[in-house]
Amino acid sequence: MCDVCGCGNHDHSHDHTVVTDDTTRRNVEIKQSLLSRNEQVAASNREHFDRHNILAINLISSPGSGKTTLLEKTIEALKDEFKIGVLEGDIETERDAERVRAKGAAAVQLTTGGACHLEAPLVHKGFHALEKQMEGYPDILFIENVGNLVCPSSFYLGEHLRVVLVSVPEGPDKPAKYPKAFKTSDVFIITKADLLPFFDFDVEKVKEEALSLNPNLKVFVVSAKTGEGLQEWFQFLREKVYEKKGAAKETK
Ligand SMILES: Nc1nc2c(ncn2[C@@H]2O[C@H](COP(=O)(O)OP(=O)(O)OP(=O)(O)O)[C@@H](O)[C@H]2O)c(=O)[nH]1
Ligand SMILES: [Mg+2]
Repeated sequence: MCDVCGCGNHDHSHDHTVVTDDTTRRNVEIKQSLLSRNEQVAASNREHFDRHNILAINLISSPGSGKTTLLEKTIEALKDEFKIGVLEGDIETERDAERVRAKGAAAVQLTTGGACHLEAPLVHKGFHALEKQMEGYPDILFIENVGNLVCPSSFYLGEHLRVVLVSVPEGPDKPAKYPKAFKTSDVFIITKADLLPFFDFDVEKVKEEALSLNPNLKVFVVSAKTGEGLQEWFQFLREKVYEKKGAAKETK
C-alpha cells in the first residue's frame, strides 16, 4: 500500500521497498522523500510553464463531479481565442482525452494504473508528449486530476491555479469533510446547479463554509447543462491568461 495515500499502487516513481522494524519512522521518511521529489519536479514544471507563458490549471474533485464536461464546454467557448492543451488523469482508459479532443483541444491521457492522484513527474512526461502533439505550446494547460477529493490535494504539479469542484448531488458537507482540497485551491466551482431543485444543497451555506476554510477562494456556481455561470468562468479564464501574458511582457 502507498504510504502517502493508501492507494494500493506500487508503481509510483518512488521506492516502497524499505521497511525496517521501525516502520513508522521509515514510513515518515519515505513519505517525505516522495513529497520532496514531487516538489522538485513540480517546481521545474512550473518554470517550464512560465518560460512559455502557459497558464496551468489543475482540476480536482470526486469522480463524476463534472470536470470533463466543464472542460468540453470551456474548449468549445475558448478554442478560437486560445490554444488549449489538456492532460487527462485517470486510473484507466483514454475516454476523457477522446472527449476533449472531439471538442478541438490537444490532449494526452495519463493513466496511473491504480494511483489515485497525479504526480509531477507524470505531468512532466505528459506535457512533453502534448508539446509534440501541438507542435508548440498551449496558452492554457488544463490538468484534469484523477477523480478523488483526498490525495490530489497533497501533490503540487506546478500549476498556477488549483480548482476544486463539488457537484450538487454530492451534498453540501464536502468542504468541511475534505478541508485540504479547499485550503490548497484558488477556485471553487459548484457544478450541476440545474439539479439544485432536487437536492438539499444550500449554495450560500456551502460557499460560507468553503470561504471560512480559505477566504481567498474565487467561487463559481455553474451548470454545464443550462449554461448558468459559464460566461463568468470563461471571463475569469480570459483575464488570467491576459494577466499571465502581461506579466511576461513586463519582465522582458
Ligand atoms: N445535470 C447535470 N449533469 C452534469 C453536469 N455536468 C456534468 N454532468 C454529468 O455528470 C456525469 C459525470 O460528468 P464528467 O464530466 O464525466 O465528470 P468527471 O468529473 O470528469 O468524472 P471523472 O473523470 O470520472 O472523475 C456525466 O453523466 C455528465 O453528463 C451538469 O452541469 N448538470
Ligand atoms: Mg473526467
